[in-house]
Amino acid sequence: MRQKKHLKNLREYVEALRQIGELQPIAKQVDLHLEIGAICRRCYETGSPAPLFENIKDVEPGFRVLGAPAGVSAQPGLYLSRIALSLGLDPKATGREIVESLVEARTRKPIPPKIVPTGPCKEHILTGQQIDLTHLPAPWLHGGDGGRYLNTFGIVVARTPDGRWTNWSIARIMVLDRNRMAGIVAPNQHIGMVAKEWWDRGQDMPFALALGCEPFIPFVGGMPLPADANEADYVGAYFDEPVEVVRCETVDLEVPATTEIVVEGHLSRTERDLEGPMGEYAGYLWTGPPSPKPVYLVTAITHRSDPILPVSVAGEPVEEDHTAWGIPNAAEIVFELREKGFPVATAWSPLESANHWYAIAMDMNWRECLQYGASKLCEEMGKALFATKAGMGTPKYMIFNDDIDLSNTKELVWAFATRNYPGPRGESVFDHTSTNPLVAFLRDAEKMSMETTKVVYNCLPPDEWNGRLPKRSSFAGSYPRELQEQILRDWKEYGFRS
Ligand SMILES: Cc1cc2nc3c(=O)[nH]c(=O)nc-3n(C[C@H](O)[C@H](O)[C@H](O)COP(=O)(O)O)c2cc1C
Ligand SMILES: [Mn+2]
Repeated sequence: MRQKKHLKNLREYVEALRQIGELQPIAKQVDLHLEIGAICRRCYETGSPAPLFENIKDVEPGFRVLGAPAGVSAQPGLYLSRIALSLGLDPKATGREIVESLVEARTRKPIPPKIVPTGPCKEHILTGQQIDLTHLPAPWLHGGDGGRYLNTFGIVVARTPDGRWTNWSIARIMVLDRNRMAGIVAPNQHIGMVAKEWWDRGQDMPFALALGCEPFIPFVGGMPLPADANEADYVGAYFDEPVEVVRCETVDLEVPATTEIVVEGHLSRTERDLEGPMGEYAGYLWTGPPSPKPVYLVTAITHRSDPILPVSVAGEPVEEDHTAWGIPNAAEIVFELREKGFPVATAWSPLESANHWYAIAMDMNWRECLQYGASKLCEEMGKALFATKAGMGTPKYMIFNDDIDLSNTKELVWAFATRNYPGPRGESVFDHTSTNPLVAFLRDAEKMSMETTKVVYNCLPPDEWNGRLPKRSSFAGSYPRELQEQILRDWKEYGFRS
C-alpha cells in the first residue's frame, strides 16, 4: 500500500493547508450575507488560498467558516494540493495518482467504523429550547439564492430501517428557522432511496448531518459507491484503519467523532417547505420560484468549541462539486469498468467541464485484449457505464488512448478537437438514460422524468490505422530526451526568466 498521511480532523487539515501556503486566515470582520460567498468565489476563480473566516458579524465569537476547502491552487505545482492532502497524499500528487489511490482502495476489504464512547463533537450538546440553527454561521452564498445554506460540504448520515446499510452523502440543505431545514432529496440518490424505505413504512427518516469532518470524508460523500455500500467502510479501507464514530444524542445513528458540528433529527415524510434556488455546480442559478422540498426536523445540535463550518460556494468551475464529486466519480468509473473487464488505464473529470464531461483512457493494448474495434468499444463502454451510479450524473464521455494527460485540460481539448470524428461515426448516442436533474442543458420534461440523452465520443485512432499512430509534434514528442534535458538545464542561460 502507498504511504498515506491520514489527517484525522478538519483542524489537522487546516494546519496542513497553512504549511503549504494554501490557507488565508481572515481576521477582518465579514458578513454572512453574500460577503463570505463572494470572497470564496473570487478565491476559486483566482486559485487563492482557502479563506478561514475568523470574525463573522453577528455570529458568536470563535465560530468560524472555512471557504473553498477543496478548491484548486494557483501556486506552481500545487494545483491539486487540497485534493491530494485531503486524500492523505503528497500535495504534489498528480490527478492520475489521486484517481488511482481512490480506485486501489475499492479493491481492498471494507473496514467498518469503530464506535468510541465520546469525541470532540460532544463538547457542546444542545437540545430542546437550546436548539437554534440560525445561530450557526450558515452563509447566504449567492445573490439570488433562496436562503442561508448550512450544508454544502457536510455529510448526511442515513440508515435503512432494517439496519443493513448506512449511507453517507452530500446533499445541500438550507436553514428554514430555529429547528427546521429543507434540502434536495433526489429519488435516484442514496439519501432518497433510504428515505423511501422509511416513508414507505409511514415513518420519518432519522438523520445526522456531520459538518466539518476529516478532509477525506466529503470526498467519499461525493463518491457514487454502489447502493448498499457503507461509505464509512470505504474510508476504513482507504486508510487501512477504522474511522472513529460516536453515537448521536437523539437518533440511532453515529457520526465521525471529530466532527465540528452535528445536527440530528428526522427527515419528515409529510412536511415540505420551500428551498432554493441556489447557484449550482453547472455554473448557473436558475431564476424562478423556490420549490417544495422535504423538511429536516432538528432534535439536537452538538459541536466542538469554536467550531469551523466548511463551505462550498457552488458555481463556475473549479469548486468542490468538481473536485470532491467529479474526481471520486472518475475513480468509481475506472473501478467499475475494470471490474467489467475493460482495460481502462485511467479516467478524469475535466474540472472546467463542471462534471458534464468525463475522459477515459484505455490501456494502449486494448485492441489485443478485447478483439474488437473502436466503435464497438464505445458502444459497450456506454452500456456498462450507464448501468452504474457512476455513469448517472454525467452526460458526455470521451474515450482516448492512454497517450495524453487527461488532467491537463489543454491537452484534453487538443486531443478531443483533433481525434473525434464528427457525427454518428464518432459518437455513440444513448437515449433515455437516468440523469441527475441538475445537468445544465436538460429540458423541463427531462428534469421531471430524470432521463436524458448521453453520448460517448470516440477519440480513439481509426481501426484502419492498425495501431500506426501519428507522432506528437511538441517539445516532449519531437526531440531526443538528451536534447530536452539539456535545454531545460540551460533555460535560464538562454535568457528566459522561468
Ligand atoms: C460539494 C458537493 C455538493 C453536492 N450537492 C448535492 C446536492 O445538493 N444534491 C445531490 O443530490 N447531490 C449533491 N452532490 C453529489 C452527491 O454527493 C453525489 O452524487 C454522491 O454520489 C451522492 O451520494 P450517494 O452515492 O451515497 O447517493 C454534491 C457533491 C458535492 C461534492
Ligand atoms: Mn452511497
